[in-house]
Amino acid sequence: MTMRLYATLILAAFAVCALASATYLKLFSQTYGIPKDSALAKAKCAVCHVGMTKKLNPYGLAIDKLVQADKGKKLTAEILKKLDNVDSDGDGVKNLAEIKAGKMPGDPKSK
Ligand SMILES: [Ca+2]
Repeated sequence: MTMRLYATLILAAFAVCALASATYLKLFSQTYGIPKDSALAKAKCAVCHVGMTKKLNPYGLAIDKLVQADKGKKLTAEILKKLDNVDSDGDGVKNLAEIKAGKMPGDPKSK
């Protein structure tokens, strides 16, 4: 792979993430009032993605499934709240409890 192609791919990954953060991350923060300086606030794209990639973590996948099933195919606060009582990453803590504690609902290592 040439360096140029590699750079393009990296930029594309960031672009996808930046696009999601502009709308989805804002909605997420507004819906839950994320504690400032928490791991969750600092995670930004990684709340739903695996690092800064396009790949979704278990919480992101659960959201995506609901968005795809929704008529508008757009993320809403109602969709987010449908997952409040779900433990998406299977770490034994429900998503809402993790979010309120500033932990990551899509990362079993954070609870
Ligand atoms: Ca977690």
